[in-house]
Parts: sequence; structure tokens; C-alpha cells
Amino acid sequence: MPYIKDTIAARATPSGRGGIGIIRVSGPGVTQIGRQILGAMPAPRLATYSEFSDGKGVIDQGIALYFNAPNSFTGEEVLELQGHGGPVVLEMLLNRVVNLGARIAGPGEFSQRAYLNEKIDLTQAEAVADLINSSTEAAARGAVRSLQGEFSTRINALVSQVVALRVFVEASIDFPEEEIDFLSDDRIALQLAEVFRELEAVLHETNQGALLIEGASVVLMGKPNAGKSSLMNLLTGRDTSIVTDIPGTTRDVVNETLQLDGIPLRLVDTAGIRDSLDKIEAEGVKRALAAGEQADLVIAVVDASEPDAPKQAESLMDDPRTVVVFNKIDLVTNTDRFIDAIHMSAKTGVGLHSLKDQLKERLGLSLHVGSGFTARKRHIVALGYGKDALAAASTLLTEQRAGELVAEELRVCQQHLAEITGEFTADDLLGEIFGSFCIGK
Ligand SMILES: Nc1nc2c(ncn2[C@@H]2O[C@H](COP(=O)(O)OP(=O)(O)OP(=O)(O)O)[C@@H](O)[C@H]2O)c(=O)[nH]1
Ligand SMILES: [Mg+2]
Repeated sequence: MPYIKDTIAARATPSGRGGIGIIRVSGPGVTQIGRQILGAMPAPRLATYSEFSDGKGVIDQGIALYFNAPNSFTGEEVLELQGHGGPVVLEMLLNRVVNLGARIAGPGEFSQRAYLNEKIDLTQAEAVADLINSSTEAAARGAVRSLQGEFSTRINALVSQVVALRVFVEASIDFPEEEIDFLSDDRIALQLAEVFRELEAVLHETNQGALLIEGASVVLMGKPNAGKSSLMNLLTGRDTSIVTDIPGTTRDVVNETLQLDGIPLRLVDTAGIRDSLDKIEAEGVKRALAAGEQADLVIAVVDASEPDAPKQAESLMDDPRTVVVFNKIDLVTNTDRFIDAIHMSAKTGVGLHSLKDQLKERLGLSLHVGSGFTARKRHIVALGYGKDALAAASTLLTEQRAGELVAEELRVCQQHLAEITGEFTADDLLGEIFGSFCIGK
């Protein structure tokens, strides 16, 4: 356990007025500070009613909760002073704690100490922040699952498999007379393939988990007047974008969020794509194209009442990131020309369910409330590197029978996976992760 010698304190409840306000203190100075404020330390884990004194008089009265190390969230001595939730009262109490030797905690510092003291791993620490920040029920439930270690367990299982393989391959290097046998043995190749499949499965779930937290960006694109803004308003149920019959109405990139089965989507309405001499519209088109580049998914809106509609759609169909929608289907009598795409009317609402189903399918949302854990982009990136290393190991094994190189790739894979749970993590990454927490957590 790393030795942390200073004591930190922060308001654990949000600023503003509330029934209860909590000051949390963690570190070796807790007992000394607690005695000064409370007169005597309460028994561990026993809610104890007490006066809070600043030495001159009583500041407040409330509940004191003491957790003795290592049986606390941070793994250190922790004292929670639960007083009345007024900004002045709590400020006075916090000042008193600071005057007695604590310093104000930085963002996420309590969680960081919990991690450093090995009470939780890095994915669990991230889950704490994700739970607090979750914007949907599915995200909150997923974050709790990550907090309970569901995600870490999957990663740790992968790491064990990789380590087992490494041991096997390295043994074959250390006993060269048997190397040929070991490496030509199907067993390594089979095990490698198995770990690879498992990693891919975890990667898929991790992608889903990141969607829960970060949401997906879905960009509406198409020619002017196709009905993008009408569709935006229909999907969000709000009158967000201006709709007129004048082509070139939308110029700015308009963002709105909505939920699709508990998954937050960032829906983006853009300017209709055409060559324009109008400086403002041309800038809008540029921004529309840029938004499309970054989208997780593009809804290509085609005006079905235009004679060349099927032809317009043709080039878009093959892009896996694109969902083609034939809008204004209410104006069309013969719809046979529009197979293989969504028939939609932003005016009447026809096709809205098919569109939503299609979005879910394309985003790979097999998730429903009650399953799945939350994850982050950095986990996806690390798993991606791990997967690359495994693929390289597999090639080196089958094509070169190069034991040392296979072992090295397995080591690289293990290192990337260990980065996820924080077993191996650079300090600057820790700063980045905990820096995004709120104070007092
Ligand atoms: N009949 C019919 N009219 C529609 C439908 N969707 C949109 N419109 C009409 O088409 C016109 C253009 O709609 P918008 O939603 O502004 O189209 P847009 O693609 O955002 O256009 P720009 O912002 O100019 O690129 C408006 O007059 C809408 O009322 C539809 O499904 N059926
Ligand atoms: Mg528009």
C-alpha cells in the first residue's frame, strides 16, 4: 500500500442548499481532526450524533461517521460529517477541517486514493464517475455493473489466458530441444485462436458499454429540402430545427440529444449538400461534410418524390455507416422503386419505427436494460492494441515459428490489457482519468 501522508477534505454533496450537507475527510489526520471537532472520535461505522465545534463555539450539529482504515472507501481513515446543507455552514465546517491540517481534495482524489490503496481497480474508479454522470437508466445500471467488477473480471480472465499462453511459449524457448515440437504443436495455435475470439467478444461488449456512456453521434445528411430538419424534429419530438420549403434553410450544425432504448444519441442536423455561391451556405455545407466524417452513423435523407431518387440512393447503399431513408413517401404512389431502404414520411410519421429499429441494428444495440457494463473509449483503444498484438503473434507462429517474437507480442498484448484495469498504467493517464471527476468523489 503506498504511504500517503496528507489528509484531504471536500464537500461530498453538491453545492447549494439541501437538507443534509456532507464534508468528507480522508487520511492519517482524521482521528486528530475528528477529536478536535467532535470532542471524541465515534466508534467505527456507528452513526453518532454530535456537535461540530470550531474551537470557539458550535458551528452545527449532525451525524459523524467514522470508518477506520482499511475498511473505508479510500482504504484510509475516513470521517464523514453530515451537517445541514447550507453553503455557509458547510464552508465553516470545511474551513475548520482545513485549519486542523487537512487540505482541499482535488477532483476525484478520494477515488484515486481508493485505487492507489487497491480498494478498487481503474475500471471501477471510472465506473464511479460514470455512475454519477449517467444520463440514462441503462447507463446507470451498466456503471453499477462495472463498479461491481463485471468488466474487470472479463479483462482479468483475458489477461490470465494470455499469461498462460506466454508461459507455454516461453517454456518452449527455454527448452530449445523441444521448441520445434512445442511450436508446431497445434495447441498453441488453437489456444491463440480461442483467446483472440474471446478478446473480440469482450471488445464488442466494450463498444456497447462505451455507447452507454458516450452515446453515438447520428448525422442527418442529404440534398437541400430532402426533409432532414423535419426528420430531426420528428425523432426528437421537439421543434429544434427550422423547417421551410426554401432549399438551403439549415446552415448551422444543429445538435439535439435523444434516447433510443436507453442509449443516448446525439442527433445532428446539417445543411443540405449542394454547390452554393452563398458564402454562409457554403460554410454550412463544409461543416455538414465534416460532421458526416465524424459520425458513428449517417442517415442519408433522399426526397422520394424526386424522379432520380433511386439513383441518388444507389451510391449510398453500400456504406456500412449509412442508413438510407426515402422521405416524403406520402407524395409517392408507386413505392416499388424504393426497395431495400426505409420508406419514411417526416410529415405523417410513417416509417419512424422502422428507422429507429434500423438505427439500433446498425449501432449494434443488442443491449437492453438489465445487461451490459459501461466502458470508455480508452478501453476500446487498449483492447484494439491487444487484438493487434494477438494477430501479430498468430502470424509469427504460423508463418515463422518464431517463439521469441510470439512471446514478445503476447507480452505486449498483456500490457495493453493490464492498462485497462490499471495494473500497469502511466501516471499521466491517471491524472487524466481522475482529473475529470467531480470534487469530493
Ligand atoms: N409531403 C412531405 N413534405 C415534407 C416531408 N418532409 C419534409 N417535407 C417538407 O419539405 C420541405 C423541406 O423540409 P426541411 O425539413 O426543411 O428539409 P431540409 O432537408 O432540412 O432542407 P435544408 O435545411 O434546406 O437542407 C418543408 O416544406 C417540409 O414541410 C414529408 O415527409 N412529406
Ligand atoms: Mg434543414
